[in-house]
Amino acid sequence: MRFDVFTLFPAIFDSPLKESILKRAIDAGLLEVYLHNIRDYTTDKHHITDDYPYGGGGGMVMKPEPVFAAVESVLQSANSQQPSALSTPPLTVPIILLTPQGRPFNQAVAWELSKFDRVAMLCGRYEGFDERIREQLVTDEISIGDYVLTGGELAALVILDAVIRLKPGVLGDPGGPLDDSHSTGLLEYPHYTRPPEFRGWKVPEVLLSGDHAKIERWRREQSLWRTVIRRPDLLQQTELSDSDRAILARLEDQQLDS
Ligand code: JFB
Repeated sequence: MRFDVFTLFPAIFDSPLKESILKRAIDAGLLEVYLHNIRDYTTDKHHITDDYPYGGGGGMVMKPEPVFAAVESVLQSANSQQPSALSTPPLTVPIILLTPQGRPFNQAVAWELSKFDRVAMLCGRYEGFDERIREQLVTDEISIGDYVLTGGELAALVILDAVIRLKPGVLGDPGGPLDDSHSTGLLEYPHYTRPPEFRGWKVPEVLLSGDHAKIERWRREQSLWRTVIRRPDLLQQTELSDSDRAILARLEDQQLDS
């Protein structure tokens, strides 16, 4: 999978891409990241990328010219129209603007993006973008959450990281990402490893029992309980079996007892 990232600060991406799973994915040829410095596409003497907002008020705005020049020079024909009166061609390269006003990023959006072979991400700075960038250049706007960052770069890294780990071969274990909390709709059950007792704190007996059916039941119960207590909002959107409902009914009884 190829990512084209447009940014005024390409060096922000250097160390995250040089460590651990992202590094391994690049070395294995499963991930390509091309960084494009928007400032390289300015044509004025001072290489200016921002300007004052029309209408006044505080803050600066990303100028449209260098952003359009950068994206168009890199994507050239990647999204060009095929001549057809009957249908629009499939979008081969989404051009994603990172912005606090975008649609919320989540695991479903990560799966959606992982189906593309190539994605472009546009990272801004200052207080935002000339509106014509949104209207005429980008195909999608995404926010990683309801807080304000200083620019789009960390958001782009979050998305890149979440998407690439869904691609076959990037994680060692092929079933891996399907079991993740936000793919099952439930939080994960507690994990333990050796030693069986650490500073007097014991691993739950059931996990040492070797009874795999019983372990499965315990894990499902823990996942359900943990989700009810920490993230009841997630449960509303999750398919529950009859046995799941029975487990939850028991939890409600226990809460009434205490
Ligand atoms: C992304 C950005 C700014 C507007 C912008 C470019 N979840 C998120 N929070 N903040 C951003 C984001 C995402 N995705 C984000 C791009 C830019 C923030 N800023 C700073 C400050 C105030 N208002 C510039």
